[in-house]
Amino acid sequence: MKLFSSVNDVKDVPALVAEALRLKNDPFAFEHLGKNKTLSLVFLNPSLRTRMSTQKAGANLGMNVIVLNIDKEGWALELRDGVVMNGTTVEHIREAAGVMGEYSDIIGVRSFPGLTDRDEDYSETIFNKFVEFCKVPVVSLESATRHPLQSLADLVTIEEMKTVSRPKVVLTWAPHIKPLPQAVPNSFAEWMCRADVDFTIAHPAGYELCTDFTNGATITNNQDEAIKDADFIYVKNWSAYEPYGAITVGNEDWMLTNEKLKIAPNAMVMHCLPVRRDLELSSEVLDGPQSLVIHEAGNRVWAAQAVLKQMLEKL
Ligand code: AN0
Ligand code: CP
Repeated sequence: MKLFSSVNDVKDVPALVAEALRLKNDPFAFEHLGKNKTLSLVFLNPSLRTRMSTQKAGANLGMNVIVLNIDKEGWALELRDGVVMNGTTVEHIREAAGVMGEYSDIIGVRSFPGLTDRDEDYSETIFNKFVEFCKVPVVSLESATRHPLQSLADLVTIEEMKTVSRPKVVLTWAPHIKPLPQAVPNSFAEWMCRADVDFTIAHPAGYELCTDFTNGATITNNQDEAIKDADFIYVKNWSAYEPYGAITVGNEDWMLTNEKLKIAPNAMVMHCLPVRRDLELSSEVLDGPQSLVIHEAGNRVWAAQAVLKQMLEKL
């Protein structure tokens, strides 16, 4: 694997999930694979899980790992082409990514969307520039439109915890006070549409996701109907795709509570985190027996390690 930016970069999804679960059982089995290899993790935005789990995954494979919080610690980056750099930016992404490639065997990049220009975000301008100019294999640490390491960890968690062969998985929109990217729900949807699950998306009218990611899903505006008898309920807020980045008030009753979970008594509740308690998801659910959120975050290590292993094997 030379690029991990979406489910479409993966030839055999079940094999990658199985690889992650094998690594979970035996984390250091391939600690020689990454000897003398450098993994650079470049963050243009904040992170807790992605940063720590991917750093640990690289270390488990014997890699040297460099973390650069370029938004805070690097030179101010110019991302546009064809501009005279007489403003506040100090270094162009062409040189910055090119130089990082000189120091790295694999690079991970986190580049959130601006949520103002949909065409620019959905063409993945920043992420693709890194891929073009660094010239080494690249892993997405969440780009403008996708978060594939999260989705792989989510699928690993579902495979690990399911009690029926084809579980019912429901992605449900949740309230928030800020406009958040569509990357996590887009990505979760495209991975679930490739997996052997019965997949439903529930959201209030106006929060339709881009159909490129939801082909094969059942989509409804009725949350109760969607979550009835679910095996997994995946909670996430996102802003509108159309009008792009918009949020509306008045959907506070979409927050998942124990009362709502009565219609899905066997459901396990997932969230990628970070989560705003009692706004997005009730604390009674987060602290209750049906919550999988910490376990799910733990699986981020094995997802990242499976991807890095496949990349190292192709270097
Ligand atoms: C980000 C998002 O929704 O894409 C990162 C989630 C992993 N969340 C926030 O900005 C709160
Ligand atoms: N779920 C996730 O990617 O978390 P971070 O933003 O903390 O990395």
